[in-house]
Amino acid sequence: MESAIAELDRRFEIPGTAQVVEGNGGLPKVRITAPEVAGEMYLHGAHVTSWKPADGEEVLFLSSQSRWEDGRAIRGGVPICFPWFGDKTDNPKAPAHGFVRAKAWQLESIAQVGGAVTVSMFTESDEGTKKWWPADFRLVHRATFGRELSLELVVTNTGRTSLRFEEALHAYHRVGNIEKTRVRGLDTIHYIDKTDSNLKKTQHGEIMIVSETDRVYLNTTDAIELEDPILRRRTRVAKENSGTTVVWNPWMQKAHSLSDFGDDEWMQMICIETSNVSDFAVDLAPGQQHTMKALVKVSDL
Ligand code: TA6
Repeated sequence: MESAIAELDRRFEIPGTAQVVEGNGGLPKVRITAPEVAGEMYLHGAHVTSWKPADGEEVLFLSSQSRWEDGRAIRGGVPICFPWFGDKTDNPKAPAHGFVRAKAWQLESIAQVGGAVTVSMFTESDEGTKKWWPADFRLVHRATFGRELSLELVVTNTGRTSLRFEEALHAYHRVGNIEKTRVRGLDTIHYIDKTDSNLKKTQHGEIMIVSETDRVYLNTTDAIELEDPILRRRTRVAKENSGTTVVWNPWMQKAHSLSDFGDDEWMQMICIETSNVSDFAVDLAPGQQHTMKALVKVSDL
């Protein structure tokens, strides 16, 4: 009896470029080994866990303590938050950041375009999702691995009533040392400080991380630049159809409280999250579609 993973590989493999293989915890993943790029994407949460342009180093952070099991989110890479961000306001029992990051998605296609590889996965409303959220929807995550990383989150309202959702591409970027890292592109932008009673504040200049940082930057469509003098690289995150950007680093104490995160790993990562959250939640009429996109480029410093 052919295993489910072997069957997926037979259907979708691009010889020498992309395979479906068994990953951590026995979970299926798409592994990309093209001349210009290497990468990995799990069907669990349609979760990109690795992107490595040919002449560079790994761009994404992945925790050594991550769990790899149904019902748990992978810690690191790019988790997808949908259809709510953070805690569900009207149901504290609901899973944080929604339910799609902890469930198996289906592989739709793998395609090679020039030196890049595009992987599409989807998930849809079902009995399990309706336990938490009544809407009918189809969600596609289309990731293009190349010299750049392009991530598109496509939401379709497949029901008869309008729906409202929040979304985030909760990307964990690997850095050499968080205390030396600078974030640019949010000067003068208002933000909600989740470490200070959700007070509304204004960013002045570049961001330096000197303590637990958990901020929702509002009404911003600008690209972000992450400057890392230790890894000598600049990462630029541009976006489309996204009105908010979340910046997160747990720092020491919060890192210690997370069971799936190494005690010292807070020094090696920062989350820059292309999103539509809070007042920027999206309303979608029946039959309508919304696509949010992040485009990541890395250059030498
Ligand atoms: O994006 C920042 C944030 O909302 C923080 O509040 C923090 O909780 C982080 O996400 C991680 O959330 P998780 O549910 O993955 O532990």
